[in-house]
Amino acid sequence: MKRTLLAAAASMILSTVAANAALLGITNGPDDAVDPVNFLFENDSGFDILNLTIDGTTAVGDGTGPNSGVTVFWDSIASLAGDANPNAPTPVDPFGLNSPVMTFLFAPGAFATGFTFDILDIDPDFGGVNDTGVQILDLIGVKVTAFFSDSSTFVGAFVDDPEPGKGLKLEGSTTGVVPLPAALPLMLAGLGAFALVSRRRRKAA
Ligand SMILES: [Ca+2]
Ligand SMILES: [Ca+2]
Ligand SMILES: [Ca+2]
Repeated sequence: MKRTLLAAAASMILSTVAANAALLGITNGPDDAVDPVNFLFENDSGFDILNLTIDGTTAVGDGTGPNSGVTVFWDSIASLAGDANPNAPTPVDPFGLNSPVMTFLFAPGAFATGFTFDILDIDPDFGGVNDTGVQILDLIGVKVTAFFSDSSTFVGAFVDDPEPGKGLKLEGSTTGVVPLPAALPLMLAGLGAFALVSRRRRKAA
């Protein structure tokens, strides 16, 4: 009996940890193309994406250009497209803002499983200086964070896609569900109480 409960509790804990949310992302190529840039994302998880952030402060480039490692500011997006777009993701203010961090908010269901979201012809600028040319490889290291409807979080960064003609691809991982830290001590406390009760019962018998 006790062993069965322990196994059940363990599997509950494991299923809480094993979040299965993921995000695919690429940029256009070739590597030496100068902006504008297209970001193409696909929700490869079983949950809705509610929030997507693209952080230009983490750009490290490929180490060769004079501006490698300089913060990239995002300026003037031509359009948003993909499945998620008709349901109006709400850009926090990327259009012409010239800010290094863009955040897009999606209504539940808008960026669902298998849906795509494209940011087309965005103009990256180095250090907030308007109309500086940024090459695709300069965007290596740009960090992407996505929050899913199951409270899991994807954190990744763009790396070079070595395939000829292809730009960058997003690599990262999804970390567990937020409720875990709160739920775990409760489960352990519950198990402890159960063990105590069984021990007392055994003593009493
Ligand atoms: Ca530019
Ligand atoms: Ca510009
Ligand atoms: Ca490449």
